[in-house]
Amino acid sequence: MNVRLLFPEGFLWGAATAAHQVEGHNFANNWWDWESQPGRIRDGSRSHPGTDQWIRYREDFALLHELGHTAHRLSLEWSRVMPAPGVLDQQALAHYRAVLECLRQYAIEPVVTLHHFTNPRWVEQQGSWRVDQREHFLRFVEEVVRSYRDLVRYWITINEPAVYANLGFVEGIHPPGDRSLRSGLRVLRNLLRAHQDAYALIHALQPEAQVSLAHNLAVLTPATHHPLDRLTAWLHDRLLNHAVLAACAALHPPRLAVGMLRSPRQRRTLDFIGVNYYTRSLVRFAPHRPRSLFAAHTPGTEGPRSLFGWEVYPRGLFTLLCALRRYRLPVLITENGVAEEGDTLRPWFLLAHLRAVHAAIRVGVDVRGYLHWTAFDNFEWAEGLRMRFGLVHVDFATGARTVKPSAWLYARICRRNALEPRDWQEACRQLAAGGASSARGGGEQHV
Ligand code: GCO
Repeated sequence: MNVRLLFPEGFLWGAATAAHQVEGHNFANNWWDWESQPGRIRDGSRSHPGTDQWIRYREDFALLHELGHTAHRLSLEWSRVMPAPGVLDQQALAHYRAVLECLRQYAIEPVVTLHHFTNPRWVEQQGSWRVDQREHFLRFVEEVVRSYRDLVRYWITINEPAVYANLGFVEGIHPPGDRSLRSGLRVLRNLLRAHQDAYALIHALQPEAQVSLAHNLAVLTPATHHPLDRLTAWLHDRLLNHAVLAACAALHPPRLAVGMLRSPRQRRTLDFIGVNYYTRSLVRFAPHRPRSLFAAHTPGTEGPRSLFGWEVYPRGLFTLLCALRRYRLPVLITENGVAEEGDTLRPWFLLAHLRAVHAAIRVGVDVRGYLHWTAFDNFEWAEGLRMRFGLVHVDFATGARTVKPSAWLYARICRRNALEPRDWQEACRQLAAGGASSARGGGEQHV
């Protein structure tokens, strides 16, 4: 890359987090209970104290400001605000007010998620999202929107509804650990109804609000040229990448998105599209796996692998963003990141994905911002603390923060609102220093 790539004026630069992953001290939700069961978390770690941001948010936000961030995605923990049905915790509400004010003081735009994987314990005990939780969830939404509408403009109702339904109710590796496709579909339908009602409620309370979901997109490539693999990959792309968006954007839902996902009212319930993007999967027809919708997904093999085993595939972001043009909505990248032990892959990861975002903007995709996953190393759900996604290293024993080289590189990009050729050189140097295994195919990715 030997030219300067300038981003549109006002482009939002920052990082994304979720309450349970960074706060610590969250003892009243379904995840705390799940973590306490042996064998649920791969490395046996716990979310508390973890990153301990419930206590350290001021120093953390000061650091993000120093690192040039102009936006920050965070979630509000439902179980703190509503510890029991109909009960509001005023101290928790006051705490989150202080958190949001602190971001504003640093001129950092908050992007607030209302449901990011966790439920209050009492919601879980009532059957979780297998049952219609709208009454309770909307009560929570109403309270927080009334409380913070002077501070927050961007709201994300639900993080990755399809991923939540799949991991918790079909694959069973997140709470409540069900393994049933029927249960997963019911949960997805309930979440989408909750999103639709929350969208209407937020707009009634705050007409100028910008409301969306954070939707996970993955590149799904057929594993072979066999027609059945190709058909399965195509169907999975329709279902996993586009059914939810089509239903919420009130476009004609793909026929296979079935009536179940279609909004009964067919109203548009997205003001922009929140995109979480990580990787590419190879898709194979698997006749004996009805629960996985007759497919096996395995990581792509062309690019370098993250610690998670996911293929790093930056050009996929360009392809996926271009496919969103059909919705005619602005896009905000609400997550994109990589887990690794050190920080050799991340600088290149950042550059390559930002170049893909820039290329998409150039061909007319209206991307408004980029929120990297994530700011500080944190609790990566069933993988525990081992999976480090942060721009800033956290020593979980002492709480000490150490800025990684990728964070300084990103800071320069955020401040100048542009990528420069020397950023690229620096990222490639780090990648080479990381050794051949992580660099496999690395230099060859082109948008
Ligand atoms: C998810 C969440 C995040 C993850 C991130 C890395 O997709 O699971 O939105 O909470 O931590 O995606 O896996």
